[in-house]
Amino acid sequence: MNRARAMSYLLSRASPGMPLGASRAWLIGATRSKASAPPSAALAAEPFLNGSSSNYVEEMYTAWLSDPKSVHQSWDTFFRNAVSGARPGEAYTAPPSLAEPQANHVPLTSLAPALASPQMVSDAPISDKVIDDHLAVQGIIRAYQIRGHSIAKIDPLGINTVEDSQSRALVVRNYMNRFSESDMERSFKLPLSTFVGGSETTLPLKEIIKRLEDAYCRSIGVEFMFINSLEQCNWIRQKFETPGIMYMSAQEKRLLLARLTRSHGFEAFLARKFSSEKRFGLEGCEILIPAMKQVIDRSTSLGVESFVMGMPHRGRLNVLSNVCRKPLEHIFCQFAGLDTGDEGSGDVKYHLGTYVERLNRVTNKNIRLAIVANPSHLEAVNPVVQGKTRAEQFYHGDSEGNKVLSVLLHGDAAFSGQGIVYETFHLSELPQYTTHGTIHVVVNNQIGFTTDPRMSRSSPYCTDVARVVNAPIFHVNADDPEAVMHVCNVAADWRHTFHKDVVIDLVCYRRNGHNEIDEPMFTQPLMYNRIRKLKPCIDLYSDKLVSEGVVTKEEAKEVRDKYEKILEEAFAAAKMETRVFNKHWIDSPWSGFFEGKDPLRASPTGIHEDTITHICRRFSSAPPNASDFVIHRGLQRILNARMEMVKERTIDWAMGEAVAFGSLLKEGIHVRLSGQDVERGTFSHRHHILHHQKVTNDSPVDKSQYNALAHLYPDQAPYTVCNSSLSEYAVLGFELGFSMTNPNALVIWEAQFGDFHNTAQCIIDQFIASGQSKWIRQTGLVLLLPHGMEGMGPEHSSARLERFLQMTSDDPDILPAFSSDFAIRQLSDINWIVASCSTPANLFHILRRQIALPFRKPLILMTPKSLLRHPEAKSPFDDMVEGTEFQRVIPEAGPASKNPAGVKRLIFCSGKVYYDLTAARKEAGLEESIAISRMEQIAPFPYDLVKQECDKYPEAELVWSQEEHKNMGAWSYIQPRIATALNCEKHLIPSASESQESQSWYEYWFPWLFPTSSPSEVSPSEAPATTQSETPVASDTRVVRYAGRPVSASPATGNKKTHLRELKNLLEDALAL
Ligand SMILES: Cc1ncc(C[n+]2csc(CCOP(=O)(O)OP(=O)(O)O)c2C)c(N)n1
Repeated sequence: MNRARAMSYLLSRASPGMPLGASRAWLIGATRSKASAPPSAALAAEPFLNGSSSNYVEEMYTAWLSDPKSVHQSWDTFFRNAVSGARPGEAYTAPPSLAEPQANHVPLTSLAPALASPQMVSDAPISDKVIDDHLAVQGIIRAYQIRGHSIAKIDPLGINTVEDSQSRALVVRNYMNRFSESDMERSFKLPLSTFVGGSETTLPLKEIIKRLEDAYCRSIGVEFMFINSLEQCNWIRQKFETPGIMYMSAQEKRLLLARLTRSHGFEAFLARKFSSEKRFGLEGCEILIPAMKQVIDRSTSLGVESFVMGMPHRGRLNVLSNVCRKPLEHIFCQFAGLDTGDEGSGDVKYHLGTYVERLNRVTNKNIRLAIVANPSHLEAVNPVVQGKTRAEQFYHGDSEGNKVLSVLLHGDAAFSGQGIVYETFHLSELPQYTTHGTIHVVVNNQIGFTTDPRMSRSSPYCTDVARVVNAPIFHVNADDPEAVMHVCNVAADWRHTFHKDVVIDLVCYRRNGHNEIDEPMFTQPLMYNRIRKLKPCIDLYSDKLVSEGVVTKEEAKEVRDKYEKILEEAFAAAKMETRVFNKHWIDSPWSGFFEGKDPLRASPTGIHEDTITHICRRFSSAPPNASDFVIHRGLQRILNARMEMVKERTIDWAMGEAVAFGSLLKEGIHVRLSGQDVERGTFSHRHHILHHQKVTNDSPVDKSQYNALAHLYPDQAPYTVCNSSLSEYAVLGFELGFSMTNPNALVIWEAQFGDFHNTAQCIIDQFIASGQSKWIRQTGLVLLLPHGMEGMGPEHSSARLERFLQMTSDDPDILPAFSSDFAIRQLSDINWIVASCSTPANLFHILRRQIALPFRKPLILMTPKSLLRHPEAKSPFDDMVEGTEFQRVIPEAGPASKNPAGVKRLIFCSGKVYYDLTAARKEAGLEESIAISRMEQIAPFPYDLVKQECDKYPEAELVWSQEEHKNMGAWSYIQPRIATALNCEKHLIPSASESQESQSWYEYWFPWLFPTSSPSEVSPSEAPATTQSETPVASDTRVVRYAGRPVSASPATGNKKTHLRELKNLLEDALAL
């Protein structure tokens, strides 16, 4: 809806003094109502009320509404006339200039002789035509600012380039209609909304248009006029319109040529040496390397010290080499098919990350560069990079992002196609997730594998997604290196000035197929015919500089030859290597963390009772010294109940969690809990943020809050608890990234319900389950997944425990050797921990254990819903004090355990069903004959404790009981493992070469513990594998029986009655003797 229309209508309704909000609300109503649109006669009669000037008019009107004196007298007259009912056309008397005169501006009237008809004299009133012509010129300027990009020559292939004959009309539309050829020589006063004049205040129309076309329609297309901030729009206008703004010195041009030479030379060299190897070369977008370097140089000069980057396959090796200065030998070795010299299953070369610290030669400052390792899954790394960046900022106290910057690279098809891009953009301005602006660079080669853009997206540009966050978008022809450099400078300056995202769209082409062994002519004959005729960018640019006299041909060649020599030397050196090392590619090294630690010893998790009491008391209280803080009555009851528990020396679930957090905070461990509605807790059990209930009228935002856990001790670590955006994929990725930066932090993501984690499946599969194996990168990230069948229907019942268990890396057929360090050895060897606690104390211990371990492992924790308030799901302080620890299995402790020989059945279970089983057992009077043991840690499987329990009840039938359907839950995981525990004939024992088997992460991190074998000397592939003892170690022939729901396609019934019937059946099945 045209705002001018609404304005016009508004004029007939409002008057000064009317509250602004009221008039605005009314305006919105008016814009929506067709019936209330003004008669077209009114519009026609007020010529200045058209699209281009309507913003200005609206501003005038808004100012007039609040204070009629704040606007020029003529506006005052006009609005008064309009409001008092002047007929269309009659309210208008000569309006003022569209720009208020400023120091270097002259009043419009003084231009009258130059502007108006010859008979006009300076003191005569300005004619309508002069005003209308000026408004039209302003419309033209605005049109170029808004639509100039649509005819810019940004495509080196020229496929989408608009014909010159049509282009101007596309931009200016009918604003030019009123001007004849002779008008082109007339001078017009320039409005404040343009900078094309430089120091001049008037220009001939011809010159105005030329300058606008230079600014907006050459190699750069700027999209920014959708940004709501006038200040930001003006800033951008100034950066592109100011005459001569793109000037580059000869020295800068030479540096650019040198960088382009390296970028080109790198790909050409690889193509020659490894012609049949996939490398996802950068040919067609070699400018990416100088572009990234320019962003880094400029940002470094503005104070950035650390760059966290994420990127896809395209050009990755080139970036690693020429941006990060990864040793060329390391890169070449990746092509050589060598054995690995250290731990990990590794990854293909174009997924690897890296971390380097080096001197930025241009600014002479030391900088850190990290490229985050990523899977094939395009764009998945985006939130991980953001989380890592945020964490770096957080731990460096860089609250405005001045020191740490994230740079994300994208492909055009992926940028528009992958939803994670949108989800990540939506984190960009959230207080606990912002990285204060990301610089996005799109390698827009105008193709996605074999698919043309017209088949892969519905938006005009692949970058349109960025508009949602008001990020400016700079489209630039990648074959114009100097334009690219300008855009990079502006992007870096923008981010530095406004701390907001910005997008550089490098419009380029892909000279070869998707990878080097693909034939692009199969599917894009037209495009590739054009590409074949194009000279590489390096040739175009060096020809340009030679013709400008900036370099000679010989100099250009010398630069090429010099780099070629470097490549050849590195190639020769790489040939001498016999192994590749995964450790060379770590993106997040934790220097110092592992030092001096015993890799197989965890710190105790029990704590002093005074600490428990102090934390619980604080957690149960209103803010101290804030008597006016009003707490909701319902919440006060909860706090009172908590205080009662403290008196009884017991805790419930929320308190168990709080004591775990609080005690870690006390020890200097930062705790960060993030996810949807985590502050209160989905099930209203947590209440980590208390809200002052007295709402003041002047602030719709509730700013008085109290976070008890952040105020436990004066010198504690910070506690972050934050409600996230409604995203799982991006937020989980973000928290994973956050957890990668500092091992001394407990980072937790909680799903609203466990089943929602599957919208973040890629982060779980590609990063969390396999990250350490692929990239020898550890994380102690915790996933809290509410799980349990409570008659809530197919969704919200299951966190799909079975999937996590299926992805654990322990072998069900091999029994690890029982030793004193059995439990921690298992933890160290597995890819993640999967657990389901049934008591608050065990929750407390397992959370603390994440930090007590000398290494980091992801923890997948099934968490309860009804147990949050279950009267029996409480723990005494005694279970958390010093000397206590996490119980992997909670054995039967009731009457059955006192007379084990008489026990007829031993039921193993996990999670909430334990409470159902014990209640039913009690009711059936079977407490003497049925023992029930809880498996709290499911993976790694507690073989030793399970076996101990089985041995204790030699006459008992073994049953596994679960509430999940048979094809779900833990059954398929535990069945073979219980069998192995009981009947195993092969016992995995550490072999004589144990140190070589464990020449894993800890040999790398703890070299002082392994003095005799260094990773560079022995390859695991050559080392004798861990042996399996042939000695029978167990011969219990019992098998475990299943008692639970039958198989099902759906995780749970939607019918409450069926749910209860199923529960009854499973309990009967489990308990019937
Ligand atoms: C999530 C995901 N889906 C599909 C693919 C398979 N794939 C790999 S590259 C590619 C094309 C990507 O095109 P674009 O984003 O334009 O980058 P380009 O390869 O052209 O540089 C596709 C579909 C993938 N890697 N990730």
